[in-house]
Amino acid sequence: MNPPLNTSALSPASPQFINRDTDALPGQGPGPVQELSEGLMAVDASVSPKYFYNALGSRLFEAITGLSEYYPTRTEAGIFETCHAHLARALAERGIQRPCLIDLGAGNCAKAMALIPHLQPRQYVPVDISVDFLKDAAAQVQSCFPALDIVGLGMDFSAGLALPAAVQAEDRVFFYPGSSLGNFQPAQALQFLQHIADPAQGHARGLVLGIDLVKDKATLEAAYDDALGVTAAFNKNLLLNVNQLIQSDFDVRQWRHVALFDAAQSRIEMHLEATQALSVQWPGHTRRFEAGERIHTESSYKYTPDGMTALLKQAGFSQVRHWSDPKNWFAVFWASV
Ligand code: AVJ
Repeated sequence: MNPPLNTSALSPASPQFINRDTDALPGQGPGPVQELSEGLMAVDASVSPKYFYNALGSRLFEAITGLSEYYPTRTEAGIFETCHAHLARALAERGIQRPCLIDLGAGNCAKAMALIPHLQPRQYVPVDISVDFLKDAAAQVQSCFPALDIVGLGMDFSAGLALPAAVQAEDRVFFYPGSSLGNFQPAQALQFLQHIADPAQGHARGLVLGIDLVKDKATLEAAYDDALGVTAAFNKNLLLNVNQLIQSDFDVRQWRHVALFDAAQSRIEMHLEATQALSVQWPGHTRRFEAGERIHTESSYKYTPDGMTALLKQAGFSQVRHWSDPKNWFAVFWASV
């Protein structure tokens, strides 16, 4: 059994913070202006869901997690409460002591805060595209765990997992909760999981993954179109973030929030629909939208436990197990390389 975390002795003052957003990394892909322009000018217009998460978007998402209709966050938390000890034992069985816990899409770090006392990481690495929001959250974690070595990473990890040297190479355990993997198309999800397992990239020993499971259409659509309209605000705020990033002139009052479940594709789709014919302009571009025309803003794929187990094995994880809630609405996976 690990000695208790010495929270007083070596108390690093504050988290180290590395902002990778500014670094033009090889193979990182086009910058936001080019990426957004290409998506908006496409026949079927689309914007990546990563553009939800400016400071306001991160707060709106936090509000979504408290809604009665949005069950994933609380259901996952309930599963962790029952499986924390099993998870710690599973890591010990693989000889992983005091891991380097790499938290993808950490947001407010609340989920990791619940996990840290059980896994007792030597190093905690919260990663998020919403840099300022992450800085505040990482400082919060530091105040709760003064002796914990924390390296915050501001980066878009969907484009690759090249981690800086400050991140410990041994005993890396990736933490990807909340069903954020669901934003990837299944083929991209497989590739991303392969990156995590790949010794030359993520160099993971294991992965703790939260996945939302397939269920009835009514429950799913309500979770993405709540009565209060918080998800609608979260979706429309993306247009304000786009205005900020590319100097476009979207008027959010001219757009309607749409959320629908496509059972054949096993995914929730979110769109913004033009309520009238309109034009949007930004430097070098004008895009006309007909009334009823949509911009796709997010897919959220839903899996079965068997389907995700197969995907993890295909990605290179040798051992996979999971825990679900009594209603089989959500599952937490432990996958080790
Ligand atoms: C953060 C991607 C897991 O898809 O459920 C919440 C984002 N979108 N409500 C999800 C989201 C609409 C959420 N993820």
